[in-house]
Amino acid sequence: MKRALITGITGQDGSYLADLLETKDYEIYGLVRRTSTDPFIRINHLIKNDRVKLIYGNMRDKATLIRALEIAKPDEIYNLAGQSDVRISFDCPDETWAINFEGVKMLADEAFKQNPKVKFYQASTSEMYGKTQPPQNEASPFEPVSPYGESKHKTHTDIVKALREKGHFICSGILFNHESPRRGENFVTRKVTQNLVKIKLGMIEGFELGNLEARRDWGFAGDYVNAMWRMLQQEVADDFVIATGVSRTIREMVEMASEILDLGLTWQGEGLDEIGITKDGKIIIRINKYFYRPNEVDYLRGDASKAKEVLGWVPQVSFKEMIAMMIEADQKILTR
Ligand code: NAP
Ligand code: F7E
Repeated sequence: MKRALITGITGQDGSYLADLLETKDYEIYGLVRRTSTDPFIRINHLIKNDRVKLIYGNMRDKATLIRALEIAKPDEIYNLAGQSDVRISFDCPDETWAINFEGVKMLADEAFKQNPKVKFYQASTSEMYGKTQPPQNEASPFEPVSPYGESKHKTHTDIVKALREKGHFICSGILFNHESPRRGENFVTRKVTQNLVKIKLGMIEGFELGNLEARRDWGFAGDYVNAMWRMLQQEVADDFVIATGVSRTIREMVEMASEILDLGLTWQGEGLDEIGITKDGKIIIRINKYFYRPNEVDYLRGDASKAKEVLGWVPQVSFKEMIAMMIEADQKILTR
């Protein structure tokens, strides 16, 4: 039985990955914080069935990482812990750096010290591309524009690349945006599905958004964790872009969700004065400057040909199916 240590197991990706490894009969260890932002709801089903062993620790606390590695004795490490909110990284750059760079360095150095043969997955991101024009692939230059993107980029170059040069098995999964019913409520897709469902149920009148014109390449988190696992089953460590190859604006995403809910959404006005109106004439969306980024990544569209060729990975769930899935889950939660 293989042993896996997942940091960030309480997050969206960590919980889906734990579900996947459960079906593959792994012994699963998860690093958790005492002050988790999600009190184990996403992995409750695994805890109840005793399918995951939790180890308390923190990416900012070296002693806890050493202890977690000693307990788990992993064959595979999936480092998914992160300060993952781009907007918050502008407000809290030091914390972002401490978790996303310094924490990874402590974990990776200690992991290879304890077991030079361990396989290590690092959660890299399309935010590293920043202003680089699409399609972005493994050969594209990185031009990050946020503290989040910078922290992940530095980790990619100074930790992943450097340790691999020393002969260790460590991969960067350069994942483009991926969403699901388990997505944090602060990210735009979940914010939209949750608020539109609330509007449909008459719980709120409207909500606010920021930049509607940025383009993202959105996939389904359940598909993306499968790619992480495939990366660690290779003989040779490498980096892979994981994306759908299709890019949409935030506006198009909102329109798709509104259509599924039959809200009859139309837009009026421009810029900060733009509003979204339902077929009944109710204003449900307003624009607020607060939700704009100090610096935006305008256009992401990934080219995952290498993952398809080497890993045999292709996304299974379409964008529309994913948004419908998120809406259905939010309807269940909000009518419970
Ligand atoms: P998420 O839902 O925000 O989960 C983040 C996880 O990191 C949570 O389990 C959180 O634990 C944990 N964490 C945060 N700070 C920690 C600390 N100091 N010590 C230990 N654990 C800590 O993020 P996600 O969407 O699953 O993403 C997983 C990883 O992939 C992240 O590193 C993210 O940056 C990266 N990524 C995500 C995407 C995407 O589109 N989702 C794309 C590319 C890369 P708590 O429950 O204690 O808060
Ligand atoms: O924003 C725009 C916003 O916060 C997407 C993380 O998982 O993916 C994620 O980062 C876009 C941006 O995700 C609102 O300006 C408009 O252009 O959902 P998001 P993100 O910043 O792309 C990458 C790949 C990661 O690695 C990250 O960890 O939506 N936007 N209005 C808004 N965004 C938010 N959050 N809220 C709004 O009201």
